[in-house]
Amino acid sequence: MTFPNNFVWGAASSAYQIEGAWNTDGRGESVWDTMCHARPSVGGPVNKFPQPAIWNGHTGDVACDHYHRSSEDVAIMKSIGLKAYRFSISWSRVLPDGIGSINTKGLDFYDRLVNELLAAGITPYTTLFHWDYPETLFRKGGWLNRDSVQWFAEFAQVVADRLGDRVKHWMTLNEPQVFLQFGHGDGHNAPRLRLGTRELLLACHHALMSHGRGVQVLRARCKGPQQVGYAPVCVTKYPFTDSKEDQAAAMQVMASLEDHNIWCNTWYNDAIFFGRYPEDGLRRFGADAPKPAAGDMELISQKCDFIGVNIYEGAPVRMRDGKPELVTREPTHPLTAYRWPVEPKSLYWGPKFIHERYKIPVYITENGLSCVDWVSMDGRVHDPQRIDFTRRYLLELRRAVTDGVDLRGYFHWSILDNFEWNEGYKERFGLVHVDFTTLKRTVKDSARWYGNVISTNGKSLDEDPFTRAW
Ligand code: GCO
Repeated sequence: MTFPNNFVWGAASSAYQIEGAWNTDGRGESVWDTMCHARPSVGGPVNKFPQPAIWNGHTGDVACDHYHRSSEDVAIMKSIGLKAYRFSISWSRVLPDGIGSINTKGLDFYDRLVNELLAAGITPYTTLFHWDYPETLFRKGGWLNRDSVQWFAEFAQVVADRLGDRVKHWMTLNEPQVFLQFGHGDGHNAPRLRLGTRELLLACHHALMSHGRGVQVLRARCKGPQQVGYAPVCVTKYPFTDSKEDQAAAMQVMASLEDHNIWCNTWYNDAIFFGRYPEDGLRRFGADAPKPAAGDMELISQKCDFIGVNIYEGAPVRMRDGKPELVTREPTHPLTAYRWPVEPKSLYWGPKFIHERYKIPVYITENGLSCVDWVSMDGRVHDPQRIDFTRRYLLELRRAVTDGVDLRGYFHWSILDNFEWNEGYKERFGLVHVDFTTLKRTVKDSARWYGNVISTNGKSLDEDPFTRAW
């Protein structure tokens, strides 16, 4: 058995990470602009956070300059053979203050992009929110303000009214675990808040309600049938051995809150797909848990058509005396350039867990790795590690399909090397190399290899990729 005939093969990106043009054509600022532009105060009092917050003081000001080079980028996607492209909308590009006056030029950009994709035979998969919250709305309280639900609905409506006749696949939020826990809990990501548990959970509650309102608005305003979902992280564990006990241990950990925070699966997915927060979380957070008003949970649990999960790694778990236990990896365990463990089994166990618990079609909306890539003397970018990594992960994904997991598509992260948040341009995740001085694009070997996977619908995964030049 192999991938279903209509399996969607794509690549992904997000607005702030690739577009640049941060103050062009009327774009407003987002919390990531603010964070990137923060500079150390020379001689001033010691900051709560050492600055600059981003590696080497990098910013997304120019990034890949995709805003001005989208035609070239779509042509590259077509040459690779992508069937689909996942991108996000910069909220403050289309609504500079987050609500109110619309920036037509910003909307025009996405309109053109969608047309170019469709003309190239590439299906657009659009994410409304990939972390770049409008600064103006943040100053009004951001996700802590219950009005944020209405703000998000307005954003969704503006985008749906312009693109909803052509875009048929939508995601409301990308990785709430990251922008909430890391952005509002740990202070690592923009807007760098360190809220207490009660406030963090309140911000999360409003984000989940915004997701629900987003689903309603997209359904009401888009033309024709549309598929709506969202794209959380799948916090993935896999069984250390094939024993039934270890399998149960992995599943159990994926279904629980491991720590006193919201880096987990169920706080979001149970709310969205079951209409209730998970019991273990409610017990753990006690009086800090949100007190949903009448109708809140119904709003959060609007019916979705699919779930997208972002999976890069997983951790081995075993059962010890009836209790799940994390297993320490060997010191020589393979790592990516980012020092993330290479864990192909995560692409089997993650989707399997999600599908068994929520019984909904699954897309892998992100998976990939950063490598230390450069342009060789022959003008090409040889990235065998990306090929090997992706092949291993896709073989596990195929095994999940064979075992009956309802998988609909796979999006490689990322189409281009881009602004990797706090790591700046240090981590290269692209199928296409970007020289951040000249902005020249060079298609990597892995992109051509992936194009072959796509054109054979995964059959070529059985071939040794290293017997030929890409
Ligand atoms: C994500 C992030 C991406 C990252 C990627 C690699 O959704 O995880 O959305 O923006 O760049 O995950 O870290």
